Amino acid sequence: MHQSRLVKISKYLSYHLRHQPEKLGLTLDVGGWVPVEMLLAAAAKDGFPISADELQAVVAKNDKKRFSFDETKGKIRANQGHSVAVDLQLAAVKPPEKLYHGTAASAVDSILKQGLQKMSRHHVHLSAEIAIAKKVGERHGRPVVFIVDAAAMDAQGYPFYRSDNGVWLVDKVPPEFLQLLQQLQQIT
Ligand code: HQG
Repeated sequence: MHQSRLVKISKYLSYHLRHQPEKLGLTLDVGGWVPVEMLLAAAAKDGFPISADELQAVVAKNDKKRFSFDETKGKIRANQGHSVAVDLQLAAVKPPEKLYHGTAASAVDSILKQGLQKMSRHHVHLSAEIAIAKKVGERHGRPVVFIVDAAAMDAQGYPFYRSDNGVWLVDKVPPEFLQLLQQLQQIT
């Protein structure tokens, strides 16, 4: 399948499986799952037909592994990033010492005052790699990266979760655990 078709399907799925399932007449179950057959039928009715093979390819090849099938392959969900109410039923796991959050330079003052907030999503998203955080920040403007003292947060009892695609999730990061990374331009 052509890369552009893959991206187009991924965006369509992200929108409906994270934010607006009702636009397709779908309801996600508590874990965020929806039956594959219902999804494909609803997409076709919506004028955006996706074949079963294309769906398989998107789940397998998506650059960030944004979607998963359940063990029966009968259901699909987005791995993270929801704004609708879902409980991904992730278990808390011990984080690495440092995690990273990329954002826009224009958000720095506010973040240093209020800490990182989850905004419209369910969690604050953190990365284990600086380069990934930088890319996330670039989506918002001139990028900056915060270093999160995950070890100190863990020691104080903040739970950390990791989505099936390796994104680290927390409820919030108070300012005392944040430090701006210097010399980001050297990171590629
Ligand atoms: C910012 C993508 C001002 C926060 C990525 C971010 C990620 C504050 C924005 C995933 C703030 C929310 C999530 C405060 C937080 N004051 N700004 N106190 N607290 N913010 O898109 O982390 O491609 O909801 O820094 O790869 O950018 O969709 O979060 O800039 O993993 O799969 O508020 O989305 O994945 O923006 O991105 P977002 P995010 P996908």
